[in-house]
Amino acid sequence: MNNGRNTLWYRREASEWNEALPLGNGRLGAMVYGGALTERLALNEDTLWSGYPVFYAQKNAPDAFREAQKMALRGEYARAQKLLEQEATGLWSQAYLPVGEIVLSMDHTASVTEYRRELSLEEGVHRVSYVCGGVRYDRVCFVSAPDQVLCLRLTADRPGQIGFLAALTGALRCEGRLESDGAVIEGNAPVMCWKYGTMQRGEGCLRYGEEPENTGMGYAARMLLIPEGGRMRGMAEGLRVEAADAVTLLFDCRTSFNGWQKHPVLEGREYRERCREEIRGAAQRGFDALLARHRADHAALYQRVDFTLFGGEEGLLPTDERLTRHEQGEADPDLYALYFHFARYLTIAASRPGTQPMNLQGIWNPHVIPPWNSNYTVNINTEMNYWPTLAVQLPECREPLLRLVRELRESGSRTAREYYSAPGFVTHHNTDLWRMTTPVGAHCEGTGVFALWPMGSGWLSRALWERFEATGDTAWLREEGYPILRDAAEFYLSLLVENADGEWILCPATSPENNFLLDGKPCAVAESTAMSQAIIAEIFDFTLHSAQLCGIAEDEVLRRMRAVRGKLAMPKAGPDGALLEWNAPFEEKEPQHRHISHLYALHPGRLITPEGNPDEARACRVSLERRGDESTGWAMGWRICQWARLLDGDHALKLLDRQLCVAGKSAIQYSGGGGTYPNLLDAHPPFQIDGNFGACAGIAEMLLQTDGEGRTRLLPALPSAWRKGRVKGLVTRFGKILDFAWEDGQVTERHERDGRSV
Ligand code: FUC
Repeated sequence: MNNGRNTLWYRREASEWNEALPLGNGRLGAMVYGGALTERLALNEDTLWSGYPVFYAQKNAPDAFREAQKMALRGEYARAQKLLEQEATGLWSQAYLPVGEIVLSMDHTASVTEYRRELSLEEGVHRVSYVCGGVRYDRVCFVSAPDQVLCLRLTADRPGQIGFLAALTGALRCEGRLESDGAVIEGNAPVMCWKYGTMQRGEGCLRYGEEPENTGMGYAARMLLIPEGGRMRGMAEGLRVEAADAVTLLFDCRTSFNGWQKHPVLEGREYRERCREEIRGAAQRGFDALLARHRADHAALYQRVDFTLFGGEEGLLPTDERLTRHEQGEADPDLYALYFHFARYLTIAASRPGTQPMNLQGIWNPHVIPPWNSNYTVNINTEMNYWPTLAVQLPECREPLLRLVRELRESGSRTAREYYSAPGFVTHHNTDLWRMTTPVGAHCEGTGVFALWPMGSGWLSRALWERFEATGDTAWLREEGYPILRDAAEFYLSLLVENADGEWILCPATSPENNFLLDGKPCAVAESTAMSQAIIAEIFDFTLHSAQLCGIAEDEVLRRMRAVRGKLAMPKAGPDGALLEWNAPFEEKEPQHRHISHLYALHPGRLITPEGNPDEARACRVSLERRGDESTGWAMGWRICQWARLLDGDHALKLLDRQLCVAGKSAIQYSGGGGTYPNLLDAHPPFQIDGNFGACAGIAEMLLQTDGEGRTRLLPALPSAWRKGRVKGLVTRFGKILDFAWEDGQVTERHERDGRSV
């Protein structure tokens, strides 16, 4: 089973969270530390969020927008920004919260030898093995999608050797109790509260409600122990197992979440019985059947793709040692493949039909006050989480993303109406479990640089068109895709104005999350931005094209969209040869800024291609060079994709190498410090999962692209160092599945088949 591209393994147990290994079934998440004397599992459930549905109304917002538009057209950018921050920003998003931990304190205390822990990406199984006091102990752990439980089994090679104290503790305020064979915690999540004028990570914002209406999510978590042989008894600290031959531990958590519009207490769903029943059902099945069902389910998704880079032996070394050696410049081509496969694994573990989409931490967050609330940040991060999914043949894992867009269409139509007096729907840069769509910022100065960005709906809706392209499913497009694309487009259409050159622009606009200097002071609001224009141009294209494909009768909205599309201001080069980020060549506050928002048209957009628009593509290259390679985790992932689209595989690899550097422990860093933790998870820093997916998508783009004419292009950005390799199951933009191999830059084998139509 063990090979270098499908297994993470270590000779040491995890000493902290960034060394622990992730398991999940899309809903339940666990980080496994694998300690010989103390096992620790950090636990999550994907609907355990703070708060309940709210709408942050701002009655002056539509007037402020029109006023700010006039100001921006007159070049009064700072005034426009101030007005909008004051009159058109709401409060912050709610947060994704941890359930708690299971800790097993072993009875054996002798020194440990032959220790090994591993995560098999092929099986979705974590294993620990060691010898202690002459006994070999083994553990197997997985989180099952078919049976909806976490399962941990402890065995030893001699009877009667397993003894430990097991405790289930909650991370939030909750009540715990022991039952004869397990432990239960129950509670209600807090609500994150702020006042206008307070910044997001301000103090004292967690509040546990008193009355049902201000109380948050109800949840119940259960741990069941099934010893074979030996004894079990409850103690004040937990459940003690003594002298057992083997033990199976089951865990589940359920919440009262009943949909984004429903109050989780007043209209909550039953969760205590559901949790008990799921555990009971799994216990009846028994360990062997649980494992077999889990492995079959996981393999059906994981085995669709393979990717091998030949020429290294390092697979036999532990993963953390490989990372260190790689950083020191030792060639380990298989490490790239491992990193690629790990992202596929993470998608399978964190995003399944019916679950929540992956948030900033996927489904793995241990913090009660998490970085950026562990929310959905949709000015890059949530989209990036799903960049590789189609290319690596996991279309069903995108269902949560497509559902998110559907739900945002509903919640965002109110924001379009109440903040802009506009039709259609809008999402700003953050959303959460409650599908918040209003801008954050809480009236604070300077927040406009991220808050004043009504482009989330446009970018997210791109996922619909991508699904259509990959499947060619016109019936789906007519029923599901087109109405949402059209609503996203109509919102922008209603707001566009003409600039002094007679081009149509969204005004005012920002470019996430960069400021320019205006009289020496940072300013975010401009007349227009390259990113907004590119998003709008594409959404118009998708809508118009869909209408045509679906035989939708021409109407006033479509007619106007078509007329305006031809006159939209489009991204272009500035005087210094770089792509203009804003309407004018302002001086950037931070030329090496992590975001490369203005290059949206190159990637993920497809408006700029090297063959179709060589001038703009050259300008993108200049911009990328000026931004530099050193950045945060996700920002390097995005750069990999951009360099691949510019067909520069060596530069893409340079960034991938940089991203694979070991990240130290550090607080939030905004301009550098990105890399990879020993568990291969991405460091923003801190841990943020998007970089894993950005890099994986970048690798896919290096190996396979569709050119501007719609032709499949193999190895478009192959780094010269990747001399020999083999790929199985990569999917083109138009849904063809390809297997191919190469040597010294030449394709030696190629097979193509039609894709699946999920
Ligand atoms: C945006 C980014 C940050 C971080 C945060 C979650 O604000 O600019 O780098 O990724 O989202």
